[in-house]
Amino acid sequence: MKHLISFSWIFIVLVAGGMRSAMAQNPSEAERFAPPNRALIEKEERYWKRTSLPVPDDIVLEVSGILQVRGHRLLVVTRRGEIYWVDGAYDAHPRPKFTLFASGLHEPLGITAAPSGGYYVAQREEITHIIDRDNDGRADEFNTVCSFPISGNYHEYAFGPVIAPNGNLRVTLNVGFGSPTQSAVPWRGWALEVTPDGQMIPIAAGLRSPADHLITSNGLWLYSENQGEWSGSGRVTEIQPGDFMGHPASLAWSKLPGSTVALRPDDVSQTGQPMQEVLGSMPGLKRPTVWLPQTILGISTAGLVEDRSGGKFGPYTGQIFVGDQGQSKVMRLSLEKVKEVWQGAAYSFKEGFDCGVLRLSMGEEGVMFAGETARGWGSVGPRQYGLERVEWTGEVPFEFQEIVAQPDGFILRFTQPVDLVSAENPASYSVAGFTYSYHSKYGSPPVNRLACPIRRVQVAPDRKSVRIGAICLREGYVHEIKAPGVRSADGAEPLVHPVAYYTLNEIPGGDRLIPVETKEKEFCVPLVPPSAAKSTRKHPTQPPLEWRPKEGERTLLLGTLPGMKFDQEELVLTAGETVQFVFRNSDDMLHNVVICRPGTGQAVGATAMTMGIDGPEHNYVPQTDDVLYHTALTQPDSTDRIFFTAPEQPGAYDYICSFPGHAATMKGILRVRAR
Ligand SMILES: [Cu+2]
Repeated sequence: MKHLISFSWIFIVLVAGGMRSAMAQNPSEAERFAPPNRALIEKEERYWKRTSLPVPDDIVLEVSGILQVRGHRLLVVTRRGEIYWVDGAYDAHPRPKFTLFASGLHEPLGITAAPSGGYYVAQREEITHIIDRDNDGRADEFNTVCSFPISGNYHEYAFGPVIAPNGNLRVTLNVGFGSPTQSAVPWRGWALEVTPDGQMIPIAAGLRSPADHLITSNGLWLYSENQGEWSGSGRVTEIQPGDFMGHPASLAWSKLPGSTVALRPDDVSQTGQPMQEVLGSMPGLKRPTVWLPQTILGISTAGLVEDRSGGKFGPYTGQIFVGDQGQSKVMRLSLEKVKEVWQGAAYSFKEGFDCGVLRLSMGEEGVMFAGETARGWGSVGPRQYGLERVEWTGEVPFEFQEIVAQPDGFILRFTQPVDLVSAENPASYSVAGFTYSYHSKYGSPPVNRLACPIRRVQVAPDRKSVRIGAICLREGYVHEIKAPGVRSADGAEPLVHPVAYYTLNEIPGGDRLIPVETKEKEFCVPLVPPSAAKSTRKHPTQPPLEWRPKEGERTLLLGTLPGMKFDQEELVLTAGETVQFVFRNSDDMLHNVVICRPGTGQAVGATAMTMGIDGPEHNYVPQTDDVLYHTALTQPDSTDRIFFTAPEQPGAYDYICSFPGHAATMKGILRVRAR
């Protein structure tokens, strides 16, 4: 009896009906929706080859930790609590052997080798030192190094540990999800250091869902953060003592002895301004080192690994790779320090993985392993879990090598020399700045968008780099840098990935390429997103005028279930019937409902994935005749409602959530019966 409405349901619908989502769309604006790109995945395979490692049928390998061990062995941790030895993972045609090392762990999410022997694993409630005392390949000693309080909230994950230069262990702790408090017990939402004898030292607060962290070869402690409340988009941020990363729940414990964080919960005011604009009033607030624009460079930032292969993995030695769980792909970061602040650029690296990339691992041999799970959230890619290997084929793609900031623009370094004619043409490039709102809402669309006109372009004599001079750059903003017109000197190829996102925390000093423009603000072109909640033909939030309220008018209710599903896979209407359609999002992420012509739902979902930074202001609804009606992109615990007339043509119409990566599981059929 799915259509029965409980009393509380009605109550929620009535209450929520008045507070429509702030998101909106403007179908009149021209869009640049590229088709889904199998060709790109094939191109990427030419340079970095993926190999799936078969997993025995009786093992559910939801990988949550990977350790490369001498002798071409892997230790693979699963979210379900097992640790396996994997032998044969490096073979040309792998049929790896899995041997159980340990089991019964509580959602372990990381592993590292202990200098004293054995391994450290972060379980949900503790760091455990696991030892194989008799060397038979099976763990036989499990010692608690330190335990941290948990309240029982499902979202209280613990990540790591990683070993600090001083020998201490570092962990990061999620906040819980939902009310009344997301940090019900001490140190939820904190990054901690733990001495080998178990003493906890709080380092930084304000973390939300820090899915992975690492210490780089130059000593940076970086963590990956997920979009959510107080977190506009995925990002990677350096952790230093005293930092506050932005999520206020953790500040409940900043008063405790040992806290390095001075801010208190009342110090966080909700202005809705971007982080950069509230820095002055919130000492300790840390700006992300690199933003990963949501849905463009992933939707659930996860595994981090540094390329320490000295060139064996290709031209990106010293750079950071970032896995994404939801979009099943891997990004790349180049970092630099400007005025004592780390910042840098994010690039696409490789997509098309079998499943959500939660973990990445790479040793000095330059072989990357991707540990995968769809978890309950689902992910792009056909599988529920898996382990894949990625190796460089030896061929260097034409790509951005790295981008570095200049006082009035950027230097773009390329992996191959550029063709002079295309590289000297300013029209080959574009730059635009944007950022995200800092607020308690879940995520943020890109805000304060501004085009940055390019005034001058200078190609280096070796043609391996180009300096672009642009105006209207802003500190603390992400700068989208596109070079679609640039061609390689050999072969006149375009860049494999012609877009990068540079997080410009600080603008460096030094020589300018363009003279100081006293009136440059006049030339800055705002790219103002249209108001999104408004009613449109396909998002009709008000009943048409000709409708007369009548008894028994159809209300269709559609809700969500955990695990990225709608609560009904089939809805039924009669042709031509008037309907009030109410979408209640009770999940912990953004969703919409898009009603499509029969058989077109998955194609619409695939097109929505290519909408980039334009996506949120269009509710991730592509402009196509295949879309009949849609709701707004709806916040967690919110409702959107639309009014429409059922199609005259009977048939099985698709409905999907078109938020990038969701359509594969968030789908159903709207059956329209003949009158
Ligand atoms: Cu969705």
